[in-house]
Amino acid sequence: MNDLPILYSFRRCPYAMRARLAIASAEFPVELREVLLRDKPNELLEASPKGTVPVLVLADGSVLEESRDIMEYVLAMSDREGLLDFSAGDLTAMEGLIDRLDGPFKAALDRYKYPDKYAGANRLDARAAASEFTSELDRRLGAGPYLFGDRVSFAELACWPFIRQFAHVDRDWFWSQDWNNLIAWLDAFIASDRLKRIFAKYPRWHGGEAGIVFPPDA
Ligand SMILES: N[C@@H](CCC(=O)N[C@@H](CS)C(=O)NCC(=O)O)C(=O)O
Repeated sequence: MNDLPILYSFRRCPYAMRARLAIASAEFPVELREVLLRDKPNELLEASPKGTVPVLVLADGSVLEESRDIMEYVLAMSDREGLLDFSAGDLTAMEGLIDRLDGPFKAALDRYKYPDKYAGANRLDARAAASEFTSELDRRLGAGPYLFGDRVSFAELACWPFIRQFAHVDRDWFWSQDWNNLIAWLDAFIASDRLKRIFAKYPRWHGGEAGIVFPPDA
């Protein structure tokens, strides 16, 4: 356990979820430390003063503090599913798609979910703005079961947790939209062993003890 890389994580955080999805896909064992965002351990803040999760601390002490960097790092070690095994054009398109997810879509999702936290935010305007992105995904999924054709890609792992979060703000509304492709794609993720494997409830890490080895059966 001592020499495993350390992942600071929070179960429901979509950024931490996408990192765990990539770690699980790569079968890259880490010591998972489940933290509370309102009471972050000093060890996390010492490793990464910006105080977001996920954070991966490698055995040589280097720190990855962006979810996409963590995904890319572990998949560079072992990309068993070929998540990045796509043409250069597709990889560029994936980057662009995830930039739009992390940028305008996430900003709209936050305003839809927590309108009171943002001055001037209107819940329904925010939902309409976020829907531009989900409509784009639905159109893209018209061409095949996955975002980049007939097999799962890096883009799936990056996007699924956020679309799931968007859907769960108002389930009745989301599941009554005319997004048949997107809904089938999300339903498959929600029912998957892939999600189950990264979504177990871990005890909070308090410091001073070992975290949990993740992925569970690595
Ligand atoms: N750009 C970062 C964003 C990570 C992020 O914002 N995570 C949230 C939780 S979902 C967080 O840690 N927020 C800090 C806090 O709530 O104190 C990444 O991709 O890893």
